[in-house]
Amino acid sequence: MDKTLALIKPDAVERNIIGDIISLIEKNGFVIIDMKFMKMSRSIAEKFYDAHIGKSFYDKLVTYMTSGNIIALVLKKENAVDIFRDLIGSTDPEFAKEGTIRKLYAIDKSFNSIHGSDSDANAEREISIIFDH
Ligand code: IDP
Ligand code: MG
Repeated sequence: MDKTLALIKPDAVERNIIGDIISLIEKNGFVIIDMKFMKMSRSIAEKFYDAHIGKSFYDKLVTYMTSGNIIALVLKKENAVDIFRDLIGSTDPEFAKEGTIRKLYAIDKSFNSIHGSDSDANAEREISIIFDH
């Protein structure tokens, strides 16, 4: 598959860095094929993050992701999932490589500004949860 799902998370929307992040995404050759400004409901967030149910950070994660507006983007590029994961960097910005979105913008491991699907199957699943396709 040549698509992935990106979410610009509430901490980034609140800090007025949407444009900076989208600019980096475009400069790295991703084409935005769908985009939505939204607030996640609790039920959508719980469905989206069901792989993390039971983990220590799960409740904090759902509370954070439903705390404010987000931007969802469907991105198209050859090998989109892997290349986008490289662009966003490690979950914890302390360990993210220079030039990655999380190194540049994330506050910490919890409030890390951006989501990217981690497999083609999850990209398909996440796109269908957020968008109707
Ligand atoms: P990923 O976003 O890099 O794929 P996941 O392990 O799938 O990382 O975790 C989903 C999200 O949950 C992270 O992006 C981050 O917001 C939050 N998270 C992950 N691990 C921790 C943690 O150890 N403490 C607090 N929040 C975490
Ligand atoms: Mg993940």
